Amino acid sequence: MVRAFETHKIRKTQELSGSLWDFQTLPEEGEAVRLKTPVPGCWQSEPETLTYRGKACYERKFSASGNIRLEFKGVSHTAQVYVDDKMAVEHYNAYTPFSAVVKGLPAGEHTLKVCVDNSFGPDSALHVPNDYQTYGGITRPVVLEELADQYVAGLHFTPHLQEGQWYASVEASVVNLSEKSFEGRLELYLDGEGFVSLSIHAEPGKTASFSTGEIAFPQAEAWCPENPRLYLLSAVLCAQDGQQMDDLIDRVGFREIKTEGKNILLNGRKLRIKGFCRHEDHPQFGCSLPYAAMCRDLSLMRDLGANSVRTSHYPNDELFLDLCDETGMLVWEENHARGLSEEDMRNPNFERQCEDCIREMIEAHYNHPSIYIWGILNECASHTEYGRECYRKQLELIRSLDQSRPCSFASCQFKTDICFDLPDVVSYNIYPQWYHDTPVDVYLKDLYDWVQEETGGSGKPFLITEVGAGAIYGYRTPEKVKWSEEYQAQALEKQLSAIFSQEGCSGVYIWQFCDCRVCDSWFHIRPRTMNNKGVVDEYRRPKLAYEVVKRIYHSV
Ligand code: ADA
Repeated sequence: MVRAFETHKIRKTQELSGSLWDFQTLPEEGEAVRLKTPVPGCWQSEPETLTYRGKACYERKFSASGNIRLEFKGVSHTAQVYVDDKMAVEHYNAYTPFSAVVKGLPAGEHTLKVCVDNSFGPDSALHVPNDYQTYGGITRPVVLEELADQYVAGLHFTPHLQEGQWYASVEASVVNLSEKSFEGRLELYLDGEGFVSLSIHAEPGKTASFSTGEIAFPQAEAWCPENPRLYLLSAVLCAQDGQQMDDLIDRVGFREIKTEGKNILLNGRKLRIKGFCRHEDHPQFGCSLPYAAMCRDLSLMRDLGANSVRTSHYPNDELFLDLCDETGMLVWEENHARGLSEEDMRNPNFERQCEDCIREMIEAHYNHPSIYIWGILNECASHTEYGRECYRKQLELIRSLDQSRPCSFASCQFKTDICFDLPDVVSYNIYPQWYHDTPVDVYLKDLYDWVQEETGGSGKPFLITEVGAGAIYGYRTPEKVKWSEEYQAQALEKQLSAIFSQEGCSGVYIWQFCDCRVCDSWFHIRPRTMNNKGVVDEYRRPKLAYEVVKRIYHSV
């Protein structure tokens, strides 16, 4: 299902997902498996390909003519897309959208073939065996659009608050597919009310960018967690004779994020983050959670008193981000990386793959008001000079793409991190009472004071981006030993109490919302080959810690 409001009034669109496609594995040896399988979906959800890792091919027919645009919201890990056996686009990384434009298609039926590969290999710096499972498939929706010779390619809405008055600017881009230059107008509407008309000129075969500049919206209602007011932003491209050629619709919200000293401010109000880290993972659906399952995760987080979710450790499905916009759940969204060493970061493809992921993430998710911060490189080598250069370049890239949000990274480098002068917010993953038994308040104060006294992070907002403990669902014992539900409940009680008592700390993300599958090679430190630190298990069944977190989150 594509986004409910993504209903262009002018541009012809058809959803290619929400149906069964022809599928076959392309094993290096042995018999191929042939199936009809749902898109979006993971092939590990099919009994015949539960553990298949390698290449596979999806195929289906479609009818269209003229200029078409195929948008894939996510294909894991890599995709090669063919239209009538001609390569249209290829893409690396499961977690960001990508598209292909094919010009001048003759009317009639055509063949779409998508070759997918979920194997690990030396060319992949980010999809590596890790403490989360990676799946294979066309895991997010697919949309087919028919385009005029000129179309609206992007719309970015940047609100800001000035003396209690809302303003916003809109950056738009128009692509001219024809050999002739294009003159026309771009009409912008907010909830159906026209607010600006831009004169458009686009050279043949080029993309032209335009900005409205600051425009006052005196009647605008703010977006905030308590009242997540959304508006439909529409752009209609018209030819000089007024003929409507194309349109692009997105949803936006009037909200402003700033850091001020040690505080993160939302519309001028200090934020206190009560969050969860969440993997897109489910025992029946892999990473392709159906819409109702996404809604249920958010309902449980809201019941627990959470006000934020961290998309650990990759950009999330935009349907989930839409739900966060609609329900007022703040989002820390981060690029795809987890726990990569300096050696891993020296992979010749690492920086390009990270930077591509950042560009695609921000380009596609810029307008989501729920996203209040961009993160990068979870627990990578921010204690090394080489790593520092990567962090510096990626944070600079984020700032070049979006000056309206702070940026950060989650560090596990205790007192050896050398990068805290770079981000807007200092963030740490800590596990006292799990990986070591230091009293939480002692460990946290020691770390916080070191950051203030010894690093470039002094005086910045400070977040705990991971804290938690493991528990096997159903393992109960009065001894309260580790892996018991009782132990996890008492550990989280100590951890959260200490964190909310730590001066200068802006909040916390519990690791993690639900138990998730991990790669097979992690079995030795992950019972059930699962990461068992969920407050609910993989079937979203609450553990004893659920009521502890709920009591504390609702009390702060
Ligand atoms: C790290 C990492 C998480 C998870 C966690 C754990 O902080 O960022 O992905 O692996 O540790 O469970 O130990």
